[in-house]
Amino acid sequence: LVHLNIKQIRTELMRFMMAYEFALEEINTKINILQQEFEYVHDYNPIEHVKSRVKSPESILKKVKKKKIPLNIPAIQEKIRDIAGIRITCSFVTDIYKIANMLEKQKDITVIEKKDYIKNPKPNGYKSLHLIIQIPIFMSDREENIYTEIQIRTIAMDFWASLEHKIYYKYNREIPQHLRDELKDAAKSANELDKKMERIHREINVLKEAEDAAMVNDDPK
Ligand code: 0O2
Repeated sequence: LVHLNIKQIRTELMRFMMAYEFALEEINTKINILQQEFEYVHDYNPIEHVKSRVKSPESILKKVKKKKIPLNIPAIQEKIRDIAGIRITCSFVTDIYKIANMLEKQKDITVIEKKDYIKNPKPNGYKSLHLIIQIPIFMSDREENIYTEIQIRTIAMDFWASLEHKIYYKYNREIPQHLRDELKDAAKSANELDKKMERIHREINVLKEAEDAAMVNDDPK
């Protein structure tokens, strides 16, 4: 009997983790389609790269403990909404909202929560657009709505967040004020770089459009 229970538990745990992998596969496919179609129609790719991960069992348990969540699968599925996580790195800030909008409009995606840390950055300078969504996945004997966290940011925001995470985010002690100030200052520089690159991009587009229009006007036919 004990053996059977352990087997059942293992099966349930495997299915629990698999559901998140499937949700990520679904979303990755959606992003791939958007990316290819957008590039074909607009001759421009707004996505630099996409990274996805399923939270490790250790990390899940750490969060269960920290948030005092009951140790059972339904409670964990409901309370921890970033077990499946996907990070989309875009070229420019405007692309972030375009991509978010294209995903939000899809019929099988339900947006549960949207945190705009670009319009309202965290006190430390962190910027990113977070969407908590639900996506249905269809298995042999059930359909499940799976929570996924989608983080969308620019290359500069990603550069800052990745290094800040590495340096301090998981540091458990108080971070000295002068280092916090420096990190915030670095976030400001990343933001300025984003603005500058987007302005250059816009100006080049205007030049390109003018050139294209001139070519059409010069066409002898
Ligand atoms: P990991 O290792 O990336 O998964 P939550 O704890 O998620 O229920 P919270 O903190 O309100 O609630 O969620 P929020 O603000 O949406 O942040 C979730 C994720 O965003 C974090 O996941 C980080 O990935 C990222 N993030 C948020 N704030 C910061 C920050 O100040 N710096 C950096 N570098 N990343 C940040 P995890 O689970 O904390 O970590």
